Amino acid sequence: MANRSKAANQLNDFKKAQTKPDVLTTGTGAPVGTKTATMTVGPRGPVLMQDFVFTDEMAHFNRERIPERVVHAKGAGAFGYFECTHDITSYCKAKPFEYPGKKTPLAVRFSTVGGESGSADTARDPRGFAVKFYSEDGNWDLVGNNTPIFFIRDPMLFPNFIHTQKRNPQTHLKDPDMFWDFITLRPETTHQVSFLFSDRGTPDGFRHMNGYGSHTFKMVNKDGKPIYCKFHWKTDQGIKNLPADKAAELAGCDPDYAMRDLYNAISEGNYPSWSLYIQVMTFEEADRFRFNPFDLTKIWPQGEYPLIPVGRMVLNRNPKNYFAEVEQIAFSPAHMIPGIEPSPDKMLQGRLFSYSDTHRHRLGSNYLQIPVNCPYNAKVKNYQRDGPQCVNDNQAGAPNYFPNSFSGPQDDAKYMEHTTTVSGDVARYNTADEDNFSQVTTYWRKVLNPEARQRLCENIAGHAKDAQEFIQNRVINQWTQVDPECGQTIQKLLLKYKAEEQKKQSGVTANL
Ligand code: HDE
Repeated sequence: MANRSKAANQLNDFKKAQTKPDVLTTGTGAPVGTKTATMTVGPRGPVLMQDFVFTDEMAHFNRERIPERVVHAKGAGAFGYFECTHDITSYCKAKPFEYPGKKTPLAVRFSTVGGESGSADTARDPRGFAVKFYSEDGNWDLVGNNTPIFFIRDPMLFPNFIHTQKRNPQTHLKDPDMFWDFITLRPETTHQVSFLFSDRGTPDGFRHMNGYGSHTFKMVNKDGKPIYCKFHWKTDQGIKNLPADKAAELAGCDPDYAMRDLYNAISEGNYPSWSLYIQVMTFEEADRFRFNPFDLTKIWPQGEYPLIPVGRMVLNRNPKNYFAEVEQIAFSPAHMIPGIEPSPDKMLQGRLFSYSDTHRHRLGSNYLQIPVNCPYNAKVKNYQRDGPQCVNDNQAGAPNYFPNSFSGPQDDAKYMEHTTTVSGDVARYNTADEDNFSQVTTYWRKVLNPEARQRLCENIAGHAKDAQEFIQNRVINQWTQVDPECGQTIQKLLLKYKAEEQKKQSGVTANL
C-alpha cells in the first residue's frame, strides 16, 4: 500500500490514529448490543416498533441530504491562514491588514459553477474561489471566481442566465441552443465567454489558478477615508491549464480530479498558496473614469491601476469532515467587516441579498451558529434569539431587547460605515450596450498569441456547432465585433464541423 495517495489511504490513516474502536451508540448515546439485526417477533419478522436502534438510524438516514447549492454545487474546501506582508493601512482598517506579519485564520471553497454536486471537476466553467477570513471584527467573505469579470452587469438577469447553463426543462439535458441563444442576445457576455473558452476555462485543478474578488469594493481607513479597490489572488504554484481533450478525458475517468489533487497536496505537506494584491482607484478618478468602474464585465487596466502587494494565503489543513466543514460552509458577499464596504456595483448589490437568503433556505435561519460559519475570533452579541436548530446557549440571560438599562450589548459610533452621497433619477437603466467589445478586442490582439486565439475559436465553434444555425450566425457576428479575424475563424470552423457531421451522417446512412 506504500504508493497509495493520501486521499486513497484516508481510512488506513484513521485506523492508525484510532487503534481501538469505540463502543457503538444510538444518537442518544445509548450503547448498542448488535448492529446487524433488527428486533423481530421470531426469526422471520415482523419488525418491532420499539426498535429504536433501527428507527433512530433509518429516520436520520432519510434526512441526510440538504439542498445542494443552486450554483457552485460541486466543490472542495480547505483551511489555512492569511498573512499580511505589506502595510496597506493608509487604504484600509480591516483587521486582516492591521500590520505586516499579522496572521488571520481562513477557510476556502473552490468550485465549478453549472454542474450538480456529482459533476466533473474539469468541465469548461468558471471556478468559484471563496475565502472566509475569521477576523476579530467578525467574518469577512471574499466570494470570488477565477475570472476578473462576469457574464452580465445587471443582477436582474442572473437567474435566467443560470437557467441557460443548467438543464432543458423538458429533456433535462444540457442545451446548446439555450446557452448560445442567451449569450448572443446579451453581448455583454462576450468578455467572460472569451475568457471561459480560452485555455483558462479548464484549469489544471484548483491549485494552479488565480482568484479575483471581481467586483469593485470600497476600502475605508482608520480616518474614515474611502477608496475603491479590486482584489486579486495570484497562484504561487503558477498557472496551469488542461488541454481541452485532456479535460474531457478526465471528466470521464476521474471526475473528482481537482478535489483529489487539493486533498493530496495538503495531506502531503505541499501547501498551496496565493499572493493577494489590490488595485485602488480614488473616488475622484472613479467619477472621471472613461467607463463605469463598477461594471463587472470589465477589468481595470493594470497599466493604469497597478497591482499593490498585500499578503499571502496558505492552505495547510484539509476538512476533518466534508459535510460539516464544506457542504455547510456559507459564504456571503454581505459578510463584511469594518474597513471593507460595498461599491455601487449593481451585481454586488444583488449578491448582497442573494447569498444569506439562500443560506436561510439551505441551512436554516441559524446558519451562522454552524461551527464552520461561526465568527469564532469575534464574539456574537446581539438581540437575535431562538429559531430552528439553535445550538448554542442562545445568549443565556442577556437582555433580548434594545435599548435596555441592563448591560445588554451597545452599538458604538466608531464602527459607523463611511457616509456616501448619491443622487440620480430612480429608474430601470438599460445597460445592454455599454461597450461590450473593446476590452475583448485588446484581449484578442494583445493577450492571446496566435495558437491561443486558434484554440479559443476551436472551443467556441466546437461548442456552438450543436446550436441551431440562426444562433450560430449570431455567434459569428458577435465575435466579428471582437475582431473580424476572430469571427471568420469561428465561421470557417463551424462550416468545417458541419461538413464533417454531414459526412459522418452520410457514412451512417451508407452503412444501413
Ligand atoms: Fe454567486 N451565488 N451569484 N457569484 N457564487 C452562489 O450562493 C449569485 C456571482 C460565487 O463555495 C449561491 O451559497 C447572484 C459572481 C461563488 O459556497 C447563490 C449573482 C461571483 C459561489 C449565488 C452571482 C460569484 C457562489 C449559490 C449575480 C464571483 C460559491 C449557493 C448577481 C465574483 C460559494 C450559495 C461557495 C454561490 C448568487 C454572481 C461567486 C445562489 C445572485 C459575479 C464562489 O446565492
